[in-house]
Amino acid sequence: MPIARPADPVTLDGFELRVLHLPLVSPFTTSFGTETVREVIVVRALTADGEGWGEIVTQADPLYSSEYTQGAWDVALRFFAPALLDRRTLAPEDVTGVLEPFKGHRMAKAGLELAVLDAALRAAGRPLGEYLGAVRDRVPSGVSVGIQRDPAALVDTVAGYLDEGYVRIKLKIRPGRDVGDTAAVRDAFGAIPLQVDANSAYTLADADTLAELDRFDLLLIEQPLQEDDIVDHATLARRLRTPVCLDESIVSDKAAADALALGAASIINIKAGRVGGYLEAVRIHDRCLGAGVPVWCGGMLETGIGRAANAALAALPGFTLPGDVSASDRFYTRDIVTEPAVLEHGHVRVPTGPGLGVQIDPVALDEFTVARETLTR
Ligand code: OSB
Ligand code: MG
Repeated sequence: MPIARPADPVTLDGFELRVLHLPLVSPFTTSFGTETVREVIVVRALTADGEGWGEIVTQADPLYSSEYTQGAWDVALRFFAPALLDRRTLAPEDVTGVLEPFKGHRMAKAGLELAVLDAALRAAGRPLGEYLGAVRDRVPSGVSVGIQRDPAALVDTVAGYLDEGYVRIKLKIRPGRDVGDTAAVRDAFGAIPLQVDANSAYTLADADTLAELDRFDLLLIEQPLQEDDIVDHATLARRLRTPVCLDESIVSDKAAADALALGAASIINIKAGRVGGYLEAVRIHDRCLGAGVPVWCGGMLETGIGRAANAALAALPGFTLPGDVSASDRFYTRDIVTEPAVLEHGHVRVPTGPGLGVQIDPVALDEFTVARETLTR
């Protein structure tokens, strides 16, 4: 299902970019590091018919991918925003093409595309979910659980999320904190929907350890090997009973096609930031739906902006596994939107208002802003 009805063009007057520092409710530890504050870039597109909001989901350090805040800030202000402003009038579907000559920096591109898309849809009174092809009004909510002090602390943390109603648990793992942590959660909670995410912390030499996870009947193992280890992932997938899901490796629809052709993955995590935007995300969804490959919506600790967009994306028909589309309060005590996503019977609602369907809280936005730059024509 390509976009059924394209959006009308907008006339761009400028872009405002801000770096925000949002305190996390608790530290978030993965195989690549610990975050206590979410550093993120918020984009405001200024158009003749109003504004639109986007989010660049880079983190402060290039540890998940090669992108990071200051790099995205520079490339967006130096190259991407000027190229878009040069066009002056453009449809959201044109953003990718205008930015195509510039290599990489997909998260930066995605944030700008979302701001233009939101502006166009708000002006037209159309919800993002309808535009993308959503078929559900709410989506099942999974939660990504960081590495804890020890397996007992992990069991306590997971118990809290299950009590809140999350329908699927994802455990972050790393060498030395994999089989034991997973066993502790299985033993404590029985047959809950459970999966693990290694964030590329292993090599093929660890295949025997990873095969020990087979006994836990996991939904999937996410990104065990490096981003460019496509052939090794295919080799590993043949050694495991647990389905291999790729996150970091899937940087585009082409990368998804190649990974599937090689047997490197049987499930795909779709993150709009990682693939350069929500339109590319829909293309991957469409490919996987056609091929019978399950997909789910990943997360990057989004603010209320990206969280609303992820809920809309996760409502497409091919998203058959619960995503990392948690309630806002899983990460933040205070969000930058006036109606942050909440958990209702293990689900998050797909916003129905124009564009993202959420309103920015200007006081919260200013409070978390640590840098700000505006570029006008
Ligand atoms: O690998 O999915 C990941 C957060 C930051 C960077 C990478 C990942 C994650 C998560 C959290 O797992 C997902 C979320 O936003 O809930
Ligand atoms: Mg992941």
